Amino acid sequence: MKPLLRVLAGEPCWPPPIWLMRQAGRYLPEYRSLRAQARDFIEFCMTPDLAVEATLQPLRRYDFDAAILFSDILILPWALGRNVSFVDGEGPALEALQGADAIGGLDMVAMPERVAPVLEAVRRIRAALDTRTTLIGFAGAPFTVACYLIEGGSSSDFAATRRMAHAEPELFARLIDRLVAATITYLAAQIEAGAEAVMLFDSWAGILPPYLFRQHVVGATAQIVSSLKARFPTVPVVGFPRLAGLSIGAYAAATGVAAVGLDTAADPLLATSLLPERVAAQGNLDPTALVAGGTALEREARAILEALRGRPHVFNLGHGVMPATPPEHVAALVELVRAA
Ligand code: 1CP
Repeated sequence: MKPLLRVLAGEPCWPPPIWLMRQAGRYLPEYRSLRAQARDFIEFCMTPDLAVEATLQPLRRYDFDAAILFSDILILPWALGRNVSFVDGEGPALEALQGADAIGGLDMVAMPERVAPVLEAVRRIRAALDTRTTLIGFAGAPFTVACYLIEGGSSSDFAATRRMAHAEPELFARLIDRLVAATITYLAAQIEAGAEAVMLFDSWAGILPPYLFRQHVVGATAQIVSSLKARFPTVPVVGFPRLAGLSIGAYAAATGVAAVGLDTAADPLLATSLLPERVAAQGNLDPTALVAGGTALEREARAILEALRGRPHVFNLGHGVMPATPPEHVAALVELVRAA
């Protein structure tokens, strides 16, 4: 079995497999020149030639255990008919969702056809990979996608989303339900096209109080995992409930994910003491240690390796690679982990 899939099946592996969130992207000069070939970021993601190439670029430089489909969590809302654009240097801009009508306006019927180019990219990436490298598909988790839909873009606190979850609980729950259904369809299609594992990015999971976290993060994730497991029993789901703190234990136990992504703030030993033994931990080097490089990078990477040795662990960052990261620091990190 491929090393990453072995660990996601609950088996410890030494040294641990490694890949990095946002391993493709602006820190690579070849990505920047590829990106210049598309008019905008949506077109970039929806052109299979470009998405395949962006996915494979980091694998030509580094000995990673996984390729992650090059796309974005906001492609699903785009495919559901929302207006989504990416303003260079400013992040995403969406037509903000308002009220019950807008929820009805999520176009579930058109979605499968609109994501066809993504699935074509998945098929081609899978065909291009060697026998050791695992292809990871992904989607945003419903709560995090709802954050961007309601806010109309990024936010420092997603206050409108949190207000709606408290003040209009039925409407909010209906929105989450629709996103659960869309996410299941989307991830199932990625698996059928060749994804061997899928990841749910719940970047803003930790901004909810516990009872709403249980409903909109744990509940939504559990529905996605059980539906995918029923259809694809051997395909692992990785969850990344960022900023969830002490709630990761309940998250791991109640959702049935194969692995939990630890964010940068999680103490690896404390965090994994909350996880069931066979649930893998993924993470969690500080992305800024990778920018810094040198002894800081070595010290932090070794501390994580030691803390998680003997349990199922996938080495990764606590959040995505930053654009300021020197590519040679990534090479040094991969060497350090391989030589552990
Ligand atoms: O080229 C560019 O300038 C666009 C920058 C960019 C890139 C490279 C965006 C816009 N998205 C991506 C790719 C991307 N996004 C991947 C590719 C696969 C890989 O990991 O190599 C993935 C998995 C994502 C996931 C994603 N997008 C998340 C979840 C992870 C996280 O970072 O928390 C989120 C929140 C987004 C939204 C998004 N898309 C892009 C930006 C700048 C953002 C963040 C907006 C914000 O700060 O709120």
